[in-house]
Amino acid sequence: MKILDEVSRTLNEFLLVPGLTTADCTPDTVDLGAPLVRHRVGEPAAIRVATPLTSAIMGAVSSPRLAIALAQCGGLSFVHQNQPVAAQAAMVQAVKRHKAGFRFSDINIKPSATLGEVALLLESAERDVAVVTDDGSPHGRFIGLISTDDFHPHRHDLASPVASRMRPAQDLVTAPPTITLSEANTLIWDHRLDVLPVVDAGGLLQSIVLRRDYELHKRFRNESIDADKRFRVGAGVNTHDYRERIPALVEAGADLLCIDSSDGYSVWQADTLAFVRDTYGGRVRIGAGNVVDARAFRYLADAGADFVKVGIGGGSICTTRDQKGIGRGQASALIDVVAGRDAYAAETGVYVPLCCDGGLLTDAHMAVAFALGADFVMLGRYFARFDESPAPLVRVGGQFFKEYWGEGSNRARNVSRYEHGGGSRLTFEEGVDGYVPYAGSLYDNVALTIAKLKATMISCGATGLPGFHRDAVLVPVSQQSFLQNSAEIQLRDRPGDAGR
Ligand code: RVP
Repeated sequence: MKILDEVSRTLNEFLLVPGLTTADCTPDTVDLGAPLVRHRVGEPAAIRVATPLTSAIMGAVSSPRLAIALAQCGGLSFVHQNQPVAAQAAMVQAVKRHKAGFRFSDINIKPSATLGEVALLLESAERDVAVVTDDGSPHGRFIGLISTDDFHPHRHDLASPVASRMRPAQDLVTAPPTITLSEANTLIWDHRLDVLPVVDAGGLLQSIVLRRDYELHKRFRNESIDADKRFRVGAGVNTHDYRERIPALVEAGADLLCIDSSDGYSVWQADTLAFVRDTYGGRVRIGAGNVVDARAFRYLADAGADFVKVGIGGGSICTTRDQKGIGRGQASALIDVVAGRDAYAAETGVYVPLCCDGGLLTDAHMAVAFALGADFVMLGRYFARFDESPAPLVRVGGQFFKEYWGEGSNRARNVSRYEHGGGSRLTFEEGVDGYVPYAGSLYDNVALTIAKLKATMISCGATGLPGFHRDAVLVPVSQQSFLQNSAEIQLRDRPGDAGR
């Protein structure tokens, strides 16, 4: 038995001490770009992201729709592996079918719906136009378009069907899936279109190109795209069926794989990494984890992991620490593993990026994780709250929530994430099934997070993550500060006392 001479610390226990902000530290000059895969020190990594945020390998989080939105914002999603191989490969393909500028059609309606219903839909989504498909789905048969210019509540009967006022498909300009983005934009300008539906030979809607996106192109100038301008997407795999799952995901076009396990310090992870190395050489990239100390990092780095994921038991829906007594405070885990990564880089000349996974509840936690040395972060709860997550939106007591459940909960029963070796069965839950407050659009929230992270780095005098890792100064927060902080929050919450 050995007891570590430290207290297990969380990200919440640190504050950043500002550094000198110089004239070259501005939101435009701060670069949040990060490597996702191993590379020689001083050389660029083969896969990088402009926004160092990834979405968790969870059924409640990473769907094709969320993956596309996050790739547009410069991050990367990992499609979950708690589903049959073919279903996961289909999700990967659904992302890879989309090229930058070609949007998933998210505001759709059936022709039989009423004008009142479409008015409500457009109003709540703050949009001007809806796509009409036979079944109201994003990939149904394309029937037409209806916009706020096509009807008026005072002139038209809101009980009449959408079909009575829509502009039908035969009168509209559409494009085949083979069209390039610049050809699509030419059509948009030549025909003065607001929306160009992309429709396949069978009449099914594939995607839409919006004039608005052309104008917003600056906002998406950091998209995560491959050499063919298709959105990048990652996929989770496990140490059980990897011989079938990995080839199917590679075939489907997955850009990056990650072994999805609550405890990654195992020979089964080394076996899975060896399979990828032996089968694909360096052509397929795969991360491993999760780990909480430098020993486990070294083991996976030596076994060929392209990145290593850090964190056990810190997830907002995770009960592993209560159930099994394993884990480590996320800050303590990061500090130890970061030291291991840097020692590995100094010794071998190879940099293996680290992903901080779980328990990042606020943007400030992300800032602390980056300051401590994380290259990128993985978020579950954060993304589950947005429109784009696949979880249902529910209304409880006048407020909106999204459902969010752990992969170790009975609802997900992700046996391969929690089972070691073979034989045993998931006999106890390691996660909970609950709700998170609905927070609106991913685009708006990620933009805000990026702005805050940049503001933190500016305060600390850093213009990039490597410099932030090197120069950040952090201080642990005392118990007394926590008490004072919660007392202040209570005061703020009592209207009469505010500002005193
Ligand atoms: P959070 O962002 O705090 O919601 O945490 C998400 C992370 O929690 C995931 O990336 C994963 O590592 C972990 N997780 C997922 N399911 C469970 C569970 O059921 N225990 N934990």
